[in-house]
Amino acid sequence: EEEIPEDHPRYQDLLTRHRIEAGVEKGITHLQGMHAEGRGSAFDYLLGEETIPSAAAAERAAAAQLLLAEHPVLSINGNVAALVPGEMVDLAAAVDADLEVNLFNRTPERIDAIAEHLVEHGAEDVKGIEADARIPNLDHKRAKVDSDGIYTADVVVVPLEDGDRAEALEAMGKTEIVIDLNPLSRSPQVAEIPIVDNIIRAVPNMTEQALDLEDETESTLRRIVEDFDREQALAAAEERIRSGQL
Ligand code: PTJ
Repeated sequence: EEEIPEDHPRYQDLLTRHRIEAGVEKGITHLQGMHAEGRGSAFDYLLGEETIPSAAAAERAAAAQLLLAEHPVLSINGNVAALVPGEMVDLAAAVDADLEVNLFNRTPERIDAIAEHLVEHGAEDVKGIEADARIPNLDHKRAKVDSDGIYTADVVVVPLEDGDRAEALEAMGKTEIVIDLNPLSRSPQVAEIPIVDNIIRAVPNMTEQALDLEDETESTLRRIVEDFDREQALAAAEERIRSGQL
């Protein structure tokens, strides 16, 4: 990471790409994670590589929703672990959520490497290793979750999620917060709170908002969640991408 000069105009994008490569080398990130990163990077370029106002509103609503939750869980895959391990640990602490490793391309080696990586970044407990429950109506490997984690969670943060799993979690009645740079992707389309922003900006913003909101009353938090308009947020992101005005 020290090789990239900080004044490079695309510093963050290069840093992100480098983290994904390092993640692949460390056995954390799947090779497909590099393609996912390439897609995300293209959308981020079109968004102007900044948190647009509708995404900032989504991040505040997400923080409120997480503070209201009985049992919130943050889902971690190979890209998330490579890009924002410490930031996910900080968010979990700010909203009292569990961290659960949940992989599209599940292998025991990668589960262990990711859990260890999160512990190196300050996590105390990582779920998803036991995987003693199944998400209904999803193929075997992708359905594996912990019975005291995602299976019984009321609110789940699913960043860079596969559309089938996002739909299956929705069918289970979970309140989903999805972070995805592509507003047309199925996962943000099914989420109660779609956050169209780069995960490297979204997660620290959510933590900052959670710390700002932590002393608010339940009714204030509920109002913030209710005032968030998911259709409008998705439309605003799509409009920004199509406008080409950077
Ligand atoms: O680690 P695994 O095995 O669970 O696999 C994880 C990946 C991401 C490889 C897997 O879930 C996958 O293939 O996902 P997709 O279908 O490529 O979807 C990833 C979505 O995340 C795409 O819509 C990208 O635009 C988006 N994305 C990529 N990088 C970022 C992002 N969104 C926010 N921030 C990013 N940095």
